[in-house]
Parts: sequence; C-alpha cells; structure tokens
Amino acid sequence: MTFIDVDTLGNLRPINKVVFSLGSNVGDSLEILQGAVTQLATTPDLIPVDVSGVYLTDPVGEVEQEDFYNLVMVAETTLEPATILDRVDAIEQAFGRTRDVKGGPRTLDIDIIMVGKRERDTPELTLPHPEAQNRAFVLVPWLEIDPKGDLAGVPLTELVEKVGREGVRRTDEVIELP
Ligand code: PH2
Ligand code: MG
Ligand code: MG
Repeated sequence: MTFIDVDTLGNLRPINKVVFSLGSNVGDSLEILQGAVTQLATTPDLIPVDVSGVYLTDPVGEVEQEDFYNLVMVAETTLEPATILDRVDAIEQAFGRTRDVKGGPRTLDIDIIMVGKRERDTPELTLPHPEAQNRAFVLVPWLEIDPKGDLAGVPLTELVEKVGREGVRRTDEVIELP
C-alpha cells in the first residue's frame, strides 16, 4: 500500500520507504556512524523508522583494508531520490569523506539501497542498489529491523539464506535515533 502526503500547497506526494546502508573503517567509526544517523534522521521530510545494531564486517572487494563497522537505517520519506542523494553527499562530506581508492577505506559511506519501488540507473545513482542483494553486510542488519522486508520483491529472509552470515558479526554497540 502507498500512503500519500499532502503538503501546504495541496500537492500530493507519495510516502516511500527508504533504506540506507552506512559503513566506516577509518577514524572513530562509532562516533561517525552516530553522527551520520543523527543527521539523516533529522533531514526534513524524512522520518526515521528504525536503526539496526552495529556489525563488524570483513571487507568485501579487492582492496585489502580494515574491517568495517556497518549498520542499516530504515525511514519513510516524500523526498525524491535525487534530493536524498544530495543530502547523503552532504553528510558524507561533513564527515570528511574522501574518494582516494574505489572501494577502499573511508570515514563514512552512505549507500541508498532502495526508495519505494523507484527504479533508476544514472551515473550518480542506481536504484535499487545493484550490489545490495549480494552483500551480507547490508542484508543481515536490514533483516534485523525489517523481518518482513524485501528487495525488489525478493524477501530478505531468502536473500540472507542465499548469501549467508559469514564475516558479519553483531557487536554490543548501540547507535540511537535522535
Ligand atoms: N564498502 C565498500 C567496500 N567493501 N565491505 C564491508 N564489509 N562493508 C562496507 O561497507 C564496504 C565493504 C565500498 O563502499
Ligand atoms: Mg558503498
Ligand atoms: Mg557509496
């Protein structure tokens, strides 16, 4: 079911579920993740629903690097994907994000995993995120807070069963919604 918001001008705006995957493996990762979650959650027209526990995860990809701290946040929003991406870029910048090595170490990475049923394939943003279905560090935290969730129609339970939970360890750290 799609819910509709009516703004002050009487414009109808669909309310979409949006899922973010956050990661950090440089600097004070827990402090950075808490700051990023707070900034995302206080974005106008974006209402946080839940944030997962913090997971310590083996680095995925070609680059040899430190383990990541990863978590997932689910929210509801009337914002367009391009506007969400602008906000994400600004928050990454605020935490000193650099792009020295593709797929390499970073203070903060915020990936938009999905926005409702929106599909998009531009150089700036692909929706749903093309790699999410293969990444336990996205799927396992997401499933924790959204057990009935799905990615492009495939239940998270099924996707997690397929990729497994190897290399993804839940910690006792807590990141709070503001
Ligand atoms: N991000 C990457 C590359 N590899 N591995 C883990 N475990 N977690 C990440 O967030 C991650 C990664 C590039 O964005
Ligand atoms: Mg990423
Ligand atoms: Mg990214």
